[in-house]
Amino acid sequence: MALGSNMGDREAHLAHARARLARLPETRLLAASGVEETAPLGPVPQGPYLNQMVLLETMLAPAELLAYCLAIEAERGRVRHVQLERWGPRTLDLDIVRWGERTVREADLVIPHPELPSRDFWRREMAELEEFHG
Ligand code: A4P
Ligand code: MG
Repeated sequence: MALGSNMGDREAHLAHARARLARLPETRLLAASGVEETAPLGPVPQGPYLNQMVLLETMLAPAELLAYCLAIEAERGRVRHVQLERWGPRTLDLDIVRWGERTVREADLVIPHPELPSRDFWRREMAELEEFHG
């Protein structure tokens, strides 16, 4: 799972996400990549992000994990605006990037995440995790 933040206390938002993910039911946080600062991608002018990838082991279903993600984002004051603000600044963004070899194609959940091929920092962070957990 990818963690991202570019508003407010970015380190604190990521730390909150890690702590909450580690305590989800039927879930373990196995590893976390380093936190890195990245230039904002996309059409909206906004500040730099802190990004980090974490490796989870879970018995939750993908839709259940997504629901927890939305709840954790809301705890950090994340407010979802209209479509215009897609890719806009956010206190905390949690994206399910990959789920083993599994694919999901629901209206509200696509795994692997469609941006995975175009985000070098995600692939770099994932490689960091795979060094320890093939
Ligand atoms: N959704 C579908 N698939 C997934 C998935 N695999 N993981 C749906 C999580 N959510 C998924 O998300 C909208 C809906 O996407 C969710 O409710 C869920 O049902 P959102 O977070 O409200 O929308 P968004 O983030 O504005 O759009 P999107 O397409 O998720 O954008 P991204 O990919 O999250 O991009 N620049 C840098 N440097 N670093 C970043 O992390 N992130 C973004 C946001 C833009 N620029 C960035 C970064
Ligand atoms: Mg997102």
